[in-house]
Amino acid sequence: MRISTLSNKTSHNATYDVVVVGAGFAGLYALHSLRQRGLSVHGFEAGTGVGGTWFWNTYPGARCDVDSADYSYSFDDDLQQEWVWTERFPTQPEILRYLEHVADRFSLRDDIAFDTRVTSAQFDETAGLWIIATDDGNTATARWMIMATGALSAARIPQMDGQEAFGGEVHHTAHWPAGGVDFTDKRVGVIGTGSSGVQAIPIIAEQADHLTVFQRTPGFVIPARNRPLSPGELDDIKAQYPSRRALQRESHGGWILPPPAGMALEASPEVRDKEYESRWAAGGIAFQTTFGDLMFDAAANETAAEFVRSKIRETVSDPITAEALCPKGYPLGTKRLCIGSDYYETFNRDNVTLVDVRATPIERLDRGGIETAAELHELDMIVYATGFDALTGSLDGIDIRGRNNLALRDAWAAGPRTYLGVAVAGFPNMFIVTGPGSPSVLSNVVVSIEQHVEWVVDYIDHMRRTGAHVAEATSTAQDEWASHVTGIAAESLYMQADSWYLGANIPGKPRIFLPYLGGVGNYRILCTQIADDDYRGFTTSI
Ligand code: NA7
Repeated sequence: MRISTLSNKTSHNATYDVVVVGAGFAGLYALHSLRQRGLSVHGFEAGTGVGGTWFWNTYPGARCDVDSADYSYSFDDDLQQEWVWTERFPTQPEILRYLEHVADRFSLRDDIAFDTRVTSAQFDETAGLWIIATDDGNTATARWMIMATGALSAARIPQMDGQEAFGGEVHHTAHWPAGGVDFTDKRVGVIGTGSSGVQAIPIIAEQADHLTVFQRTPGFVIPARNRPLSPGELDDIKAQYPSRRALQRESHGGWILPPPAGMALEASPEVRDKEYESRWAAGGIAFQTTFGDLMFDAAANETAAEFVRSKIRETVSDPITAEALCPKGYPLGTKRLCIGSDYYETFNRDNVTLVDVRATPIERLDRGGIETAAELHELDMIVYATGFDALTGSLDGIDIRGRNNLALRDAWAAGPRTYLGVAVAGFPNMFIVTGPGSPSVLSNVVVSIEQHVEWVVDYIDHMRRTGAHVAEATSTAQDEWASHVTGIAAESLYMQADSWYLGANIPGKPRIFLPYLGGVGNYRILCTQIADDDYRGFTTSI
């Protein structure tokens, strides 16, 4: 079955087989794959260019914490062989250049409306079509709708008294001005010490007259040990891509980490320290898997946490600042591990001050700066590194209405429920890429994106071949999946932290563990089995 195609490259008041919302890693691959299958497809992107996360997050120091050779598409061998990554961890500009290259190479821009935000999507039950409205007043119609809207794309500025009174510059790391920001001679305040803050703080400190860091919860910051990739090293990786990509797909997190060195609680203190030292020296996220019991046993986790605290105390000269930087009260890794360069060293600079806002809370902003319970910090600029309404925020931002005019926001009022993180009961023919209930943010997201897109595109193709017009997850399948996702999380230490994985950073957001902890390898096998079992858990109609 093929519905009529009125595709017009310049106007999008038209009917397509598929509409794809978002033009980041997920949207670009979805667009390409669907076109390859002969479907008419149109993309909408709020930004003025491709890139998604890597289009918006242009703050100083923005960088991926997954190795560049792994944080890249695997679907086209020529692409992965030709592209040259220059550093172990790619910078935001390098990733953006890569995605622009992909868009050019596969002529993807032709089918994307940029600078166009989808405002609503309504499922027409009679016609079995989605009617998608955009902020330029146009409407598109599509049989299928793919939400490639990103897990970390709804940036968030917390409400604080007197915010509007502040007289200086204000920026959020995820909405950084295109021309950059000049910190010279400025007194800058950064609020937030998650991954974005940890990356930006050392660079802002080098340029600003003075930097004041407002920290609520100290993170565990592991050194990145970033370095240039030599051409020889990259060539070796490229030669091994077939096996390397296969390992990534079968792995737990979608990345290749050294195996755990046994169990922390079975090792002697000397062996533990040796292993932690070795992972600390190697840098990166592999620190979290030094031992196999770190994420399941609180006492094991505490040995790793204490090792990091000892490094902080060793690095930061002022003992009071060092103690304030030491993360306590939640297990290592249960809030996303931060990977940094010279982060703790930055607090030894004369022009950097740490303010612990748990000890002295921010009371209000005024024209001249930020007032805590203890004092007024005079500032010329405030940088919010305060994160995102993760996994659900970008979907909540669109008025999505399924059967019986039910709004997705209302269906999810008590927390998101999905089948496989991909489909939602009552919202037929809508597929989410890396949605809540999928491995998404707990994985190398490019690996997850490729798996989701390939699975969804296969399903759409299957529907066309079998003459089905409408497919929908059943409530039973969705309920079973939601209990499975929650059940696995309950066995882990992740429930012990107030993290954005649990929605805890958004006042009023239901406390539900959002990503799937079962691992990308297991998840892939399950998705394949479900497809082989005639898409078990979905109902279809002609
Ligand atoms: P995160 O990791 O959500 O970090 C946000 C930071 O902002 C975190 O330290 C928060 O403290 C802090 N925050 C948020 N609201 C406030 C208020 N009201 N007062 C003080 N501090 C506040 O976002 P990032 O952008 O750094 O990273 C997001 C992900 O992107 C990252 O994990 C990687 O996967 C890539 P809190 O911890 O909530 O106490």
